[in-house]
Amino acid sequence: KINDAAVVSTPNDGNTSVNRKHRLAYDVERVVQEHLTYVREEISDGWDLIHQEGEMKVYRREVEENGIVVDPLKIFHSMKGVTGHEICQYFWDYQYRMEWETTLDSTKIIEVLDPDTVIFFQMHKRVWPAAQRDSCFWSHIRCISNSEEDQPTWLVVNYTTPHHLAPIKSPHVRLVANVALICETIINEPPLNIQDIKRENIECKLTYVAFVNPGGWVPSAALRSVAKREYPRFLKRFTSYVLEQTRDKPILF
Ligand code: 16C
Repeated sequence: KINDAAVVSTPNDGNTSVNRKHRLAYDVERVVQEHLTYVREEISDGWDLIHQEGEMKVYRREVEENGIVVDPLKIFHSMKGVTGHEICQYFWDYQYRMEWETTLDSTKIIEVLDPDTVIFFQMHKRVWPAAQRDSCFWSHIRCISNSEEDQPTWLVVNYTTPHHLAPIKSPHVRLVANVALICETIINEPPLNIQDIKRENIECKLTYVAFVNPGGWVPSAALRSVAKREYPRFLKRFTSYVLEQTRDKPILF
């Protein structure tokens, strides 16, 4: 059942009501665990390396369901100077989204489920000749401690959900997404004192995975060619944005 008391327009409008154990908590847990299991899988037969640039490697598996392209996509990247917490925070936080997302017309939070889980409604840019896509998904950020010595793993999962404040309205087509960004922080040549860690000592290894169903027929070749160009473009732009935003700020571990 939808809890209307938890409906807000923005997270900080003073009108926010938060459910600690919300109706989607089990769904969130299930999908997070699936991603944590899946992220350890090696790249195997069937995955094609479609783009490589510096440390970034983009893999794709060609899959169609009922004639609709639903290719799973996986990107591995490694960058110096930022932590996994910083990368995930900028990816999850609504206030930065329109500064790095170039394929959106709009984004808004339609519900806050708990301090780490919100529901977004987004309008994507139209790609001619396809119909314009929108999306509605819960977005969850989490920190997972592996051991006392290691830095924690951070992750964000974006997963499609229906919502009464986001009905599907023709001519828009609702896309279905299951996206995860999983980040590990490594401290190179760690100084004796944690306070002496500098940005040059830190490195973030990230994995981005996307399962997107466009929600209706789109010409396969056009979709694959736009995806091949746009996913690397997104990750390059997003990671440069985070580097630029964090450069002169204290490190967020
Ligand atoms: O993960 C990303 N962004 C998150 C926050 O917004 C969130 C987004 C999830 C939805 C991802 C689906 C993207 C498909 C959008 C279709 C419209 C694309 C407009 C392209 C404009 C040139 O998790 C980062 C997402 C990075 C998306 C890259 C764009 C991939 C293009 C896919 C093919 C488009 C089909 C058009 C066929 C003619």
